[in-house]
Amino acid sequence: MDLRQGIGLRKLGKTADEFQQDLLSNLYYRRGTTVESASARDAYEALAQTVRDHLAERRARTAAAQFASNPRWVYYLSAEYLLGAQLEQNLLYSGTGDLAAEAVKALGFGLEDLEDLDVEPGLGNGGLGRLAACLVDSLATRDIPAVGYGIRYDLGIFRQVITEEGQAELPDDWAFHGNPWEFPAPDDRQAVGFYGHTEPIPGSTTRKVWVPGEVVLGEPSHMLVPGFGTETVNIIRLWSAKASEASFDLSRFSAGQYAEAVQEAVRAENISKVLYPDDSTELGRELRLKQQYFLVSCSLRDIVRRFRLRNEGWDTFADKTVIQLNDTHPTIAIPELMRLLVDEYEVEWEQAWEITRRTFAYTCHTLLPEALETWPVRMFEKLLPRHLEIIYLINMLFLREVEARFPGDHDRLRRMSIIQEDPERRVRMAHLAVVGTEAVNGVAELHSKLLRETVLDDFAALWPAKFQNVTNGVSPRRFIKIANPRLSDLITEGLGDDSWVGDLERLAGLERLADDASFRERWQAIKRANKVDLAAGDPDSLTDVMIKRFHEYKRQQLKLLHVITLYQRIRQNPAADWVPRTVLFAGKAAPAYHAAKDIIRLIATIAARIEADPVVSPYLKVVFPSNYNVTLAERIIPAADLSEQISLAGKEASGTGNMKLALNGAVTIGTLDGANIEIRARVGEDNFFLFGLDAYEAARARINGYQPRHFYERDEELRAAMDTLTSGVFGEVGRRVADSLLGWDEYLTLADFRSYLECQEQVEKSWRDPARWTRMSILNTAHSGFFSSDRTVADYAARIWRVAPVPVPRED
Ligand code: F58
Repeated sequence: MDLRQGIGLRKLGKTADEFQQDLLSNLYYRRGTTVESASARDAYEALAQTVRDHLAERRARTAAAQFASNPRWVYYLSAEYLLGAQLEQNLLYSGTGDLAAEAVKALGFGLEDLEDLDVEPGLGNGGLGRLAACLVDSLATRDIPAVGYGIRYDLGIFRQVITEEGQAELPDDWAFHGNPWEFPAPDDRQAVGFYGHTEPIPGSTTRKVWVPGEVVLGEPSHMLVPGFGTETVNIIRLWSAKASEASFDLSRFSAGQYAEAVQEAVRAENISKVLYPDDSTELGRELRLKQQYFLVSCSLRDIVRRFRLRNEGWDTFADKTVIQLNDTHPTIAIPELMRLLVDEYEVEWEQAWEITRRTFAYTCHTLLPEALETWPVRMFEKLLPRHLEIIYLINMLFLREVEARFPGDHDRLRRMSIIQEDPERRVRMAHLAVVGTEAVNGVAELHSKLLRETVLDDFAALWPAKFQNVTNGVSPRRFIKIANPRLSDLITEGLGDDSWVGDLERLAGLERLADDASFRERWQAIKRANKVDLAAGDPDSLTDVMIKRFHEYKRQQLKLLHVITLYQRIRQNPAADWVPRTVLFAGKAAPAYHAAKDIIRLIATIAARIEADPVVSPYLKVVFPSNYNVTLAERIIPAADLSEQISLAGKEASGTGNMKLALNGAVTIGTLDGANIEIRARVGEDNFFLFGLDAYEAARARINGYQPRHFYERDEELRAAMDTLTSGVFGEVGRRVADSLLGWDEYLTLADFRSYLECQEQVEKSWRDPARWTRMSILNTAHSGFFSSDRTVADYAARIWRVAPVPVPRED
């Protein structure tokens, strides 16, 4: 008997009755409970399992079709995935939403109650982690055989609490109640070495034996990643660190030394204990490097195992494998693949290097020089001694290549070396990533251009063809279809069908409806209803949102200076015809980033002051919902009128929140930074509020000795706002923020202040004309089709990965 057909694939319930039966059987046999005594959690778990089973059946067919075609697989290596809640998405992608609603009703529950129990795995910090989630969604939607690899952190990004003291952080034990969406796969466990020493192999100059001093196990579990409107179900594989049996010291335990007995095991399992919340502190840095190598080592062995299921030898490895490095965090994969090939599989260095270079591609997500990862050589030497030797050899051969092209240019060699010498010896991960890959890409046009012209200019001069752009995108399913059902229904009605969800450029068909008054009224009514749901402020006020990580370059402080100025204007002239605004901030600051936390605290202080002021509060409200995450984003974005994208030009690599907001009909006020430029080019200059210096003007201002005081002295309103901060009425924190702006103002906040304020006046002028505003809003949605992550993935597939779809046959 063909076993595969044997398992098959048990027919899953397609009618309401059958679905209900499946749900009940999960309730009885997996939860071990009954209808009478089922709690909401029992119902939620049983439902999740039932939905998961539907996807698992498709997964089985996907794996069969993909392995049979022996394609070039895309492996996405990312230290972070911000997946968002799973239930609603999986209901949509499996087409079981209506069946589920009916079935749980019979158990006495509403689907919404159960959705509240669906915790989002917060395995990422911000845009980079969420991009990974959007890309795996679109990979499956595009039928591309792919696996996403990551770390299953026990504790995700911290839970943020906002008090009068600002931000406090609590641990996020996201899987406390278990995670019904994952399948453990203990058989695919891998052993990962750390520390130790290397030994020469007689007769070989390149091969070495690495004798690790510590071995930790990596245990995978996978989550299903269904495609939308297709049969494909890919997976992401997340690794958990497990101590080996040998690390439990039974003799110590028997002697009553309980803590000592488990010490080694605890140390091993700490590797996947917690996601690093983007800290600049040296403390615990070694653990982060350990995490990176842990992810890389487990994933590469798994990739090799999968390659060998269908292929022999190494000649075709790069034809069958492409590994995308999501920023430099997994870059040790380059020396690790070299180590596997050369030391373990005895491939010659030159061939191994050729394979490695052809296998990897690297995406860079930053322009801030301080965000380019480097590791102290001594840390590497201790933790990964063999990898350091391999990096030295890669570097020596690379520098020879540079020397041959630019003879005698020692300064260039020093700049380009993978090893930084001064002030201390460090490994430059971005250089390693550029040297060891076939393609390097930035995440928006401007970003890719600035990478070529600034941070990676020497490399672009050497290998111009290697540098590419792939503009980011977002999942239309999660960020409009699921997040904004009212607007989605109206769009479907307006366009005649819902094919836009899988083909977002079709939104362009809305353009003609922007001039239809009754369509505009319905559009506006939906925005209002979404604001009522969000309940952040008066639904008739201009809902002005700034939602993103807190960072000085993003300039939440500029928004705050606007708020202070509005406050002062209203106080001076309370009888004037003010446009009521609700200013919503949300986002987390890295726990050790004190300047960013000061800004959060200052927002909280100013919000309270305005709230308490009867003159100002009818027109101005500042809200700060705590713990911004994907779930909260899905509630805020549909309710936004104005999208704040006000980073200093040349600093934000792309932004993706800007795309989500435009897609949902928020109009952007923004600088010429990141993907804002591309959004403006598409939605049209008239439907975008532009202000501020451009990237070149900003760079020049710095070179020419920018003086924030100069702006302070020449702008009365700016001076009034700054003086209020300095006066201490908003506490010490106000003083600190003002001091930093007046003293240095790294991100030219004061230089852009006047331009920003004038632009906000244009915003208000447009807002006073609802027909005009709504037209702008519709046109933003209509021209956001390009920003689908389905397009992003198609770009990667065509230009970087050179892979084609492998469709999965339907169930017969
Ligand atoms: C973000 N980077 C960029 N990094 O800032 C944003 O412009 C871009 O749209 C997005 O990537 C996707 O390309 C980002 O989110 C991080 O979160 C790092 C995680 C590791 C620690 C340092 C921050």
